[in-house]
Amino acid sequence: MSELNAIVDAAQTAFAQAATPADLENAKALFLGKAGRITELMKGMGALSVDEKKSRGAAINQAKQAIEAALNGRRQALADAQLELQLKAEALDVSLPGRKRGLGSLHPVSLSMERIEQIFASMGFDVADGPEIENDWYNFGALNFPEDHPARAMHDTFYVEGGYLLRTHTSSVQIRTMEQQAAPIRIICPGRVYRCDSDQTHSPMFHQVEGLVIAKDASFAELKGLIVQFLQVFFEKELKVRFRPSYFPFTEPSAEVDIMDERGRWLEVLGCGMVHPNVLTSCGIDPHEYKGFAFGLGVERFAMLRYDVNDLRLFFQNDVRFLKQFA
Ligand code: 2NM
Repeated sequence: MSELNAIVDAAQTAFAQAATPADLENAKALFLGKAGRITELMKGMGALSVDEKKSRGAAINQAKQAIEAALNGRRQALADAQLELQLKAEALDVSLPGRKRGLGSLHPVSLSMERIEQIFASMGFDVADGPEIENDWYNFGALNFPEDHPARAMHDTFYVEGGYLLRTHTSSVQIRTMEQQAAPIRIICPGRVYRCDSDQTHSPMFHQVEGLVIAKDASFAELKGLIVQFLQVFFEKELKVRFRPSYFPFTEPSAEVDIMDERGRWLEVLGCGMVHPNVLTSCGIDPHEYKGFAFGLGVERFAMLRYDVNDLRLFFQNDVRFLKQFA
């Protein structure tokens, strides 16, 4: 009996020490396998009497069952541990934050355009828009451009099929508005314009905002005050502003407007003037009854000054590293 107890003890110890299912199967073979301790004891019963066989057999069977119970217990414990490991390894933390999808941001030219629109809106201007593909009349003829004006030449204007062209300024929208709406008029026209010109400081497509006021008492004094006010609000400081006589076919008198930068240099930022009587007449407005003033600016130039961008081409390359800075 004590021999059987010792075998059961040994089996329990061996099973407890088995760290893996393979170890456990090896340990099992030592006790229950073909050459195992229990199997050997069974074989050794041949010489015993019938009575001895009965009691000895029962005792061996009991030991065998104890070993099998220990084996099954250990198998279950190893399987449980294995499952526990696997669950831990495969665990998903559903409380972790998801992968972020970056928010986009507005282009600096869009930001500047919106800022310009908002300032003029606060000064009582409505926004007007019109086609980017125009005919010669709306882009040039009605604006008092002579038939042979150099701006009409192939190298400045993109001509398209059917005698149409890509508008070279948004003044065409102002002509359409003057035709369609009764005076007084107070509008700005933001939008894309096209010129056949491309280098460090020129892009074949850029953005303009042009403004137009038609009123009985519109004056150059009012134009000056409006422009100075706009520039100081846009740049958020008390700028030095200079109006320099200039020439445009569609305004008389005409001026270009400069602002002084930090280093005391004059920078040209826009053009303006009193709408030429020929332009008013072309649009069915009596120049003796109504006066008009107008101005035009390039949005990219304003964006470069506002955001301290030194290369126009950055606006058109769409490099996210550049664009991200305006988020
Ligand atoms: C400028 C400069 C000066 C202008 C004139 C007109 C219109 F349609 F009323 F004749 N629109 N815009 C104008 C005047 C534009 O841009 C540099």
